[in-house]
Amino acid sequence: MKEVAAVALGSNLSSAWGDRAATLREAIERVGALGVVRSVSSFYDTEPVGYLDQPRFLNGAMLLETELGPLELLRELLAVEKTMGRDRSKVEAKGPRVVDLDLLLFGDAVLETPELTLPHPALAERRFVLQPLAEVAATMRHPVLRLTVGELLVRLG
Ligand code: PH2
Ligand code: MG
Ligand code: MG
Repeated sequence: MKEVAAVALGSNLSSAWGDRAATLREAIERVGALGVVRSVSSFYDTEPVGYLDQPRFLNGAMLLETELGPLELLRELLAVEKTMGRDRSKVEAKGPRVVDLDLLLFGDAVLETPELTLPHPALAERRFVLQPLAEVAATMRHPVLRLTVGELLVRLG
């Protein structure tokens, strides 16, 4: 069955493909191979949140229509991160990364497993996620909070 997934895009390092924007464009192309790209937001240059001692991020969001299930999609997103040079074994758990692809929403799915939590647990608190997401999915509803992405963004103030 086809579902629409919302994916957050982040990069704060350049890569073999070029600067952060070129890196995100390459990631979008690779994620596109997992289904049909419905929309891509503009990119936002953002201050690092959480671990502050790292370069600024470029963040975006995209909507993908896919036949994959949520866990399959998650694993494919992690595989794209890895083939684009992200090395999770390094001390970069919260530090700089070539590319970060977070599965935010998967239709109306609500899921809590050790591997994947849906909706993404930090979705409602992160402006760097909600702002680009609101460009492509303002009316998509958070299935637990019952608020749209646009409403979540307004709520952040
Ligand atoms: N990602 C993080 C931690 N902090 N800050 C910004 N601005 N953008 C991010 O994508 C980001 C972050 C962990 O994934
Ligand atoms: Mg991630
Ligand atoms: Mg992340």
